[in-house]
Amino acid sequence: MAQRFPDGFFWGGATAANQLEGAWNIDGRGPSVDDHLTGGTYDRAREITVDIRPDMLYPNHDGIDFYHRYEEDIALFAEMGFTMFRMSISWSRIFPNGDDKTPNESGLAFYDRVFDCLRAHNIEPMVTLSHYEMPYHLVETYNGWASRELIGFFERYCATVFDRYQDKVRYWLTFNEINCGTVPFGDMLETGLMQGFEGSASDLENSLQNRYQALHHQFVAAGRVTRLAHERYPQFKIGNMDCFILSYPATCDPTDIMLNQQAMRKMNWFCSDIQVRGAYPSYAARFFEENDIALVIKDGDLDDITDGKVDFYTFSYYMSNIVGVHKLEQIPGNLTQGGKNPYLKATDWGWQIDSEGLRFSLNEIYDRYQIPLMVVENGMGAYDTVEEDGSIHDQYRIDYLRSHVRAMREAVADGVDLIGYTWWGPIDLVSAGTGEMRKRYGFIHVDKYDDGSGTYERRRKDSFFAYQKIIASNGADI
Ligand code: BGP
Repeated sequence: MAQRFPDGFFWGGATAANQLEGAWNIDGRGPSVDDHLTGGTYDRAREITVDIRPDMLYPNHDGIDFYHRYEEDIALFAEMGFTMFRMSISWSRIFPNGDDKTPNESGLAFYDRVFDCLRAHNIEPMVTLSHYEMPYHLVETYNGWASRELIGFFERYCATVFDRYQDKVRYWLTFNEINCGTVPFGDMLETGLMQGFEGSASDLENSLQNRYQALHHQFVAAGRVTRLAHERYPQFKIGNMDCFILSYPATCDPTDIMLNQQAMRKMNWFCSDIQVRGAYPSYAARFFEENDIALVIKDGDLDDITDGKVDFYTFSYYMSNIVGVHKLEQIPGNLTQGGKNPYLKATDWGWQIDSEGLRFSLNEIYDRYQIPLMVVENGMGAYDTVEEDGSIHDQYRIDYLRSHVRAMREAVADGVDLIGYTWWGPIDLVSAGTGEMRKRYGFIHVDKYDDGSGTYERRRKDSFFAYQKIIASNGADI
């Protein structure tokens, strides 16, 4: 069996505007939801998102200053051999309030420069239209995605950037990790926040009813812009983006098997069933009924969803979990409500490392959908040490990278149509879940610390060269 990836396989890295750009109020950009956060976490007992690091000074405001250093960073990506760079557009750079009638030219011009620089290095951009942020004004005035009016604002924003960048960008993703709207997480900026109606100016309750209604509006919006893209720009490929957290039944007790099937549907299948197949899945009606969810669905909504089927399926993959009815040992920091798997090790943040699970997930996803797949986030958040001579020996990250690339290679040999891999945070950036800089993912170190100090100098870690070798051999030499 061929131990390599298909020709033209995309190798690269993934980022999000609010976690790296900085320049939060420069050149006409309006504030976004994330500019109002320090480190946030979901308090399960109280069911609210709280600041855990009130001492932190809005880390997104400066990010890693990609806004002014993108040329240097993109040159480093090119040196690693990237053929794809996933990034997001900050909506409030284009429409500072979200409901403005005309776009902000300086914001549009910034992304022109970034895309031109990527193209000059033969790196294909892939753009997430909404990555965990929206203009803050939309939350204050409309309660974010809980309001139907957001659909129109999002359409205007997407139509603007599609038109502007039609010759520069071909790969687009609608909403980052849209399925995080279905589950309250442990250490993540909770979903209400991502949808824009909780932990912010909004006073709307973060109930299941409101969350699923907000999601419905996002599905309709994603469907409409996908249809628009297909009608006007045949060169575009539009994808969904899900946070895939594989779960295993904790025991072979049939009750655990059933429970896990439901957990898998809720966490991993619900949103992509809608965005890939173009309709609410058969199991949705019972779930809605049992949870007192009554969606307001207007004429045309379901057609928008059907017409907006995606061209390819993308997901983030960091860890797996176990679920079951018997008492489970917990791991501190574990992102979901699952338990400790005795066969796996976890990162310092309690994320259980499971490369075999990636091969399994790829096979499951491809069996279900039969469209091209891309792993658009995978990575390891860790504490790094800079040695006296400036080197950074991150063997743990190299091990994580290699094992996951091997797993993908096995999945390709299994017959999965996998077309790309973008490592999360190829350069250190601000953590989405905790707002920290000390949780580092990069192959490139950034001299920036949680107390705000640092020179922003970039340095190659050992993993930089490991990834470079993998890419140079198209995954043959791991
Ligand atoms: C994903 C998000 C990213 C990213 C990553 C790592 O869920 O799409 O934005 O940050 O997780 O998470 P964290 O930054 O919390 O370690």
